Amino acid sequence: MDLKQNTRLSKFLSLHLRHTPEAIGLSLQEGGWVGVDELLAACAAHGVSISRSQLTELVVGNDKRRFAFDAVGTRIRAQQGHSVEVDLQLTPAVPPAVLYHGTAPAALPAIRREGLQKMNRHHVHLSPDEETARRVGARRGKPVILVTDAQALHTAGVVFYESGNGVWLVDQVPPQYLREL
Ligand code: HQG
Repeated sequence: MDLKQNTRLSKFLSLHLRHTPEAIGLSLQEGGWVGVDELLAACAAHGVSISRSQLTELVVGNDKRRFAFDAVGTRIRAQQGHSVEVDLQLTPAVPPAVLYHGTAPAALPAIRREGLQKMNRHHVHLSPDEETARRVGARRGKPVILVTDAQALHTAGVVFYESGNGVWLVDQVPPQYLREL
């Protein structure tokens, strides 16, 4: 698969595993899972044919490990980033002392006022390192990096989850726990 095709298929899967499964006749099971055979059939029925080996390439080869198979490889899900109602059955975890968030300068006034909010997703996404946050923020132009005092937030009783691909998820980050780099 070339890069262009990989990106196209990855976007198609993201769209339907996170946002609009019903648009291709799927419904997510508990945990956000979908049967692999069912997914491939639904994709094919909607004009996007993906072979089983291409799917494996998309899951295993993805730099951000956006998708995951279950332990036996018969089901697949997006690791995070959903807008549809789904319980990913994540386990609360103790975060590292600080976590990073990359955003656009235009969002800063609102973030300074009300902190980081989950917007259209289920959680605020935080990165374990500055470089990843910079890449996330760069999707919207020149990024601004915010450092979250995760330890203090955790001590204050806020629940953190670590998704299967190293992204930290939290309900919100009030402004007093944020510092601009
Ligand atoms: C901003 C991609 C105004 C927030 C990435 C961000 C990541 C506020 C945007 C993953 C705000 C939401 C998540 C507030 C937060 N006022 N703006 N109070 N609070 N924002 O895409 O973190 O390719 O939902 O800073 O790589 O950018 O999808 O979140 O700019 O890992 O796998 O509102 O999505 O991964 O944007 O990105 P998003 P995000 P995938």
